[in-house]
Amino acid sequence: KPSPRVHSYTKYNNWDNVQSWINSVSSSNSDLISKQVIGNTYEGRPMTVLKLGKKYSFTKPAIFMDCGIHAREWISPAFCQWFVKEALSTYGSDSQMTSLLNQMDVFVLPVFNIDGYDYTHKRSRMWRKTRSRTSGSNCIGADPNRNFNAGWCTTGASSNPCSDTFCGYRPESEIEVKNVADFIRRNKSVLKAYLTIHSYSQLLLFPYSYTFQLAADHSELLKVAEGASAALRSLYGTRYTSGPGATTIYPAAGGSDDWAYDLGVKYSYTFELRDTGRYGFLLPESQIKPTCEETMLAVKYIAAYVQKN
Ligand code: ING
Ligand code: ZN
Repeated sequence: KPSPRVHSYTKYNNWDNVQSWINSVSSSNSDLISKQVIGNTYEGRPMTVLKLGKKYSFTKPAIFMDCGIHAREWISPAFCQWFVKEALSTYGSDSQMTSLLNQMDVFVLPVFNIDGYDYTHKRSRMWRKTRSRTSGSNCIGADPNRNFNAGWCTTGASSNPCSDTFCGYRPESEIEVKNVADFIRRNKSVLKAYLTIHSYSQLLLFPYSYTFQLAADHSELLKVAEGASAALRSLYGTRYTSGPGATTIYPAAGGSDDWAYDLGVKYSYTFELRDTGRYGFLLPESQIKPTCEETMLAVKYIAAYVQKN
């Protein structure tokens, strides 16, 4: 497939365009980016993680960020693309980005649930889950954010394969979840933060969602989330609420942030980007730029904190 001469960061790109962009952005910035395939999706598409950071002969501490766990949350993959663009274009001029990428690596998975994302472009805009099939039901897919091994399927999840919050037949039954969990386990010793981007509701969530118990690091996680929300708000006045998932949005087991936190990745956050429901998942393309610009400030705030701690 031909790659577009210029990639648009202010449109919702379909998977073919994101895939071409992954290839072109990594081959034309080889001093700051490398890519690695962490496995294939259920339908056989390659899951590529971009590693951003100045290259050294030693291993650097790192942040992992994924977008597009849920297929219909289109602003999320748009943010991962924006983040990569900003990292590359401001390295060397923005002192914070330069220092971040000198001292740390940022792993970016631009689209987690590629099969579902492709399905929302071609067939059904409001699809949420993966596209896996299993004998015993005609219903398709599991919720990847209920399929991690964190209080799996105990609350806010369904064991009915036809539900939008189906937890899967077992933890990590979804190959996309298994691929990401394996990658995080393999890189556990270097990972300082896990960020996962969803929409919508304007929330900055942290563990736990599978229990009402407070995380051991609750006060620090809250303090960092409130700092990040204030940074975000400083640009256009967009208001975010911070707190543990269970009390801030709803109790839900099997989420990726809870799993990463229990594995030992302390700074584990779920972003719920714009808006608060006017457009919901159908956020107009005119809001991609302001949403990504303000979200950059929050992500950079967390990154700067993690870098010095
Ligand atoms: N919200 C998340 C969901 O998966 C969430 C909320 C975060 C649940 C963290 C569990 C853990 O339901 C959206 N919009 O997907
Ligand atoms: Zn989501």
